[in-house]
Amino acid sequence: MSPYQLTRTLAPDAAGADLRADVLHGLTRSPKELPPKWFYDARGSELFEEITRLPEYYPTRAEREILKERAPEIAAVTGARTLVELGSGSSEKTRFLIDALLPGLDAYVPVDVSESALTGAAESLLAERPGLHVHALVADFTRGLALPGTPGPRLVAFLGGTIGNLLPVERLTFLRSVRAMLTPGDALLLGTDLVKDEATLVAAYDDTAGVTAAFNKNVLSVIDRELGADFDPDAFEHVAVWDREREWIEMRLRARRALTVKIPELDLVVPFAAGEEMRTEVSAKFRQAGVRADLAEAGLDLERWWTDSEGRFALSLATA
Ligand code: AVJ
Repeated sequence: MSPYQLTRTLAPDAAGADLRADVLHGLTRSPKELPPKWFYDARGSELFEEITRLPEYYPTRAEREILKERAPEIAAVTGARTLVELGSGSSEKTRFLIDALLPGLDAYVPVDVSESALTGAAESLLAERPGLHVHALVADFTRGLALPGTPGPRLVAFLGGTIGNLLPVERLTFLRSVRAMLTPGDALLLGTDLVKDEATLVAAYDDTAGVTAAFNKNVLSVIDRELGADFDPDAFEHVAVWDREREWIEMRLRARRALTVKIPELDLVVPFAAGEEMRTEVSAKFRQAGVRADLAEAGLDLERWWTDSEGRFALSLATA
């Protein structure tokens, strides 16, 4: 069997149809909103990589620290022969896990909507690890997944704190769909950013270099390019606020003045009032009790909980 296979479960134009539906829905409701998944075109993915290197953005470094330290224990506890990674992106931090699992690991199954990210990550991984099978899936993991028939036990990893981008109802649906992928002996490894002081959280989403602001406004450029819209990113201001009741960060774009935006592909003209705010991302922060409860609601048991030395971020291991 070839060491690299790629399966597309997304129609080549699915992204286009989804984007149109999300933009139409999000910009015709009040308050306006756009889902965060549209940040990640090539430029947006680059900006996110840049965010992970900012002094204010601690989650990536904190999670890397945990993975580096705990990979051998994760390998010993799970004995996984297949590692599935949802939203794998560049697979950079996953290497610790892959290398710890390697003696018994048969297949790595990275799942992402970006085919270029998948192919790039697979190439560098395979070059260094003969015998490993990489079966990449181009798929939207929020819509249920058909996994390849690689050997168990399986470890499904969802890292980076990306689960925080899902609203509570979506989060439960997502965890239930992960639960449905698991058979006895399989496990979920989940990365969650933790609740901490407001200043640290807000700084992580509103850095002084303005990279997060550029990342946030990039969604407007995506809509301009894909749907022929005439958003002027400079007409909007980046906003990051901590919602202390719901314990999440919200990123918004605030119109600096009254304006209208034309979106020809949707036959739509969208008015913005001066100062109007449009939500572009929710990034929920967690506590152990909440993670345990969310997992339990989806039929999963929290077995292990590891944090970085400063208690900023957690990795949970859960079983069905
Ligand atoms: C990639 C979803 C984990 O929510 O922290 C970074 C995205 N947004 N800065 C996060 C993000 C603003 C990030 N995740």
